Amino acid sequence: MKNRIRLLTMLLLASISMNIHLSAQDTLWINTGEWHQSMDTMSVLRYNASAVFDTSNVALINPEETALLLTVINNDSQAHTFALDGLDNFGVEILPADTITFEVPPMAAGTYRYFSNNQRGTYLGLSGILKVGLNMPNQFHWNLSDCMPERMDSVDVEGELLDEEPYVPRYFSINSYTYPNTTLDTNGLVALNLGDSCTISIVNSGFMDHVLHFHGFHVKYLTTTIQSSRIGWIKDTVPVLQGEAITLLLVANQVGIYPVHNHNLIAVTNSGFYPGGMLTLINITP
Ligand SMILES: [Cu+2]
Repeated sequence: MKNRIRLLTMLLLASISMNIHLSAQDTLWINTGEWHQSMDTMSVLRYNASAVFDTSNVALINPEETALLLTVINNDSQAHTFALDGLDNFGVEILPADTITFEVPPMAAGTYRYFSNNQRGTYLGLSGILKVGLNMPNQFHWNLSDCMPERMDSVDVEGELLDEEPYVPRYFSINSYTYPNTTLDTNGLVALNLGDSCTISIVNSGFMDHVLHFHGFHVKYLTTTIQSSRIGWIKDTVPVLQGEAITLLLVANQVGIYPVHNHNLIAVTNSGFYPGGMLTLINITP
């Protein structure tokens, strides 16, 4: 009942604010599904753009300084929260089979992380990218994650993390793809014509920091939610802290195919086998 009142309050505030700000709306479905990697099949959760399960969390796009009415539909058997960078957790649980609409206030241009911050959501993969006001014709995104199937099973089957073993992740993914399948992902594989530019929105949804190394290009930090002293830096190596969201600018100033990979070589393996994991390509054509 309290949630209903809160929802009505949020909707009322939203309708008032719509007279002041531009407003957009979008819908997220929390879906359950399976994620297959090498010899492992993992039960996972994803934020998708429809009631049909997709292995990648969908990237939301919203204009700059525009309120967003975001409806979240929970198709999971457990309650979830909804959190977003720069905002406190709204404190509202979305019960199983329930639907709640949140008002996301106008935000500055950049890349942000949205996520469920309870244990089930965190371990089973409810974490996505929100892009705000990136007015570029070419945009790519990399949602980084690492996982240990035993921990996911523990959370899924036992209802909480009971596995006391040290954290030894077995898979390292970009948009839920591991190399070589990262090269099939049109959101992640950077494909440009010579002379074009693009933004790359990166979120670290995993349980450890990740460092990306670019071959062929130096990229410019446009925004970040954590290491703000780096904004404006132009580098070929980009550390992405756990939970951080970064916007990079890449200028395609030379032709060719170049790798981008995690500098920690453990993270470019699948189940211990190299090459795999967080490795994708930049393909610049004449
Ligand atoms: Cu390298």
